[in-house]
Amino acid sequence: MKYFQKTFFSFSILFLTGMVVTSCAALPKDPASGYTPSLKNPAQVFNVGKTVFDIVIKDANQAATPGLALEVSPEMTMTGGMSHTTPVESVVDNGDGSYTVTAYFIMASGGGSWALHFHVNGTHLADHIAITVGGLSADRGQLKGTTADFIKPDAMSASTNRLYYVFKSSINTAGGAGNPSIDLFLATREDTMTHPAVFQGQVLHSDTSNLATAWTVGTVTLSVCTGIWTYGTGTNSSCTSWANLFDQGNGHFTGTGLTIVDTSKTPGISAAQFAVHLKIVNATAGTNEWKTSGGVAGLGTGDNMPELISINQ
Ligand SMILES: [Cu+2]
Repeated sequence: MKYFQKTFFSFSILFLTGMVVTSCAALPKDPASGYTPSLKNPAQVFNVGKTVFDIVIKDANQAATPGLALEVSPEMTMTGGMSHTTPVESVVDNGDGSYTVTAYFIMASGGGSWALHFHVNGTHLADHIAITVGGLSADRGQLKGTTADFIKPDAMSASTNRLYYVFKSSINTAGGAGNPSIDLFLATREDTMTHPAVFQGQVLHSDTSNLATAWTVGTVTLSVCTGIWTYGTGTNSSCTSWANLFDQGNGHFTGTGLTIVDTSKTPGISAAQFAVHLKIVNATAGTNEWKTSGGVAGLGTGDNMPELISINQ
């Protein structure tokens, strides 16, 4: 939470003062800071979805240094030149000069290139670490707001549908009481550089008229298909019953003892999937809408495409 807020503030201040921040490379660098970041595990694998990795920060004397205020920003430069970040949940100081980062990648390398950027005690380090992100888009869910839920992605772009990303934090499809059988992480795009967690009470910003307006998230209904799944074509896929997950207040939504249905086209043959749907109350506007795959309103029941999305298990 702390890092979401810091990231949001730093970029929104630049945004509001009229600077066009399309890439971290445009920010001032400080070659004199003396800090050098590196991956603790040189063979670290990054994939679409949740990726946990350790960063080591060494000072000018090559000593691994704990106690720093470290911000880590994975940034993708798209082939077309547009840049964006991805949700980062936390950076934990391990006390030995290493820091554990929990990030959720929205996109694989291929349409562009990813690099990790670092701020130490507020200073943007000159060193970036190029990384390759593997996996598939179907390894996370993506749903969109309708015209009532627009954002302005960057200073140059027109307003467009807000994106919501649903990531697996952990999943145990066998169900059973006790431990959470599913833990999802929900985040959204405020602009291309800002991806906060979504939960009841979170404040987001709309842009329906080029005028950013704060709104407060009310009840978030994020559910997993536990009923009969019918795989159809086009908008005919459907689920008969759902388990609403518990909003933990930090982007995590959990459920226990659920029997999570395999929503793949051919269960047992194609990669197993699970379906989610998402309805969010805008407590400021007093509206309540199902988010959809295309940003166009569906039937309003949440039971059919496009008001649901399947995610690889
Ligand atoms: Cu991208």
